[in-house]
Amino acid sequence: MSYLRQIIAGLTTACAVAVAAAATAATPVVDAVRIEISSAVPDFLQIFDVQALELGSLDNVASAAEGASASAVSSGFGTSAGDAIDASVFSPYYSGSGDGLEKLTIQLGRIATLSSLSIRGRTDCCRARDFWNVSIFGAGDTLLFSGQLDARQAPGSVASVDFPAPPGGVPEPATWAMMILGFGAAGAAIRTRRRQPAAA
Ligand SMILES: [Ca+2]
Repeated sequence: MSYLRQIIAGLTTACAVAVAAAATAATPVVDAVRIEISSAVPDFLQIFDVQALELGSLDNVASAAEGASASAVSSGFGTSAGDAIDASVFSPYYSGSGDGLEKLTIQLGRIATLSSLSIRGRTDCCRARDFWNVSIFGAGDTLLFSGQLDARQAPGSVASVDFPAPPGGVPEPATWAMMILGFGAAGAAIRTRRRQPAAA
């Protein structure tokens, strides 16, 4: 086999493994612009903090510090929607009503492909309320994700969902490891070939 063919074989193996590693049950959330959260109980909507991590940078694009903004149908207990995106677990957002019609809307700080979404509920009381409907939208109100997060029994009242990287997107650490192994195999094949005596 020629050097070039050995290299191509190594890369092909690496790429095939990389694609297999990225293919999981969940759907990639690409170019998200907005998150909507409501109570799944239904009851008062109470959220201590929302985190939406961007794939690659792992910036929390649902935080005010990253330019996000939040609005809600109503607020109670002297809190505001902004308390859900201030990255503080000491300042919760509470809805003003427990009718289940409350909705918290978060405009992300920038259009982002997401790695994960986490919601932290209450740990001090009322954990039966820590169950949420979540929808994530892209441009033009395209629905990218719809599901429920349940933190009622979760440590720290935190519930999360992880999103896989899109095909051809930013490789995840496990994918990088597989690719490096593939490159290493190609390199080893070349070195082995070079150690062999040259043909007369
Ligand atoms: Ca907060």
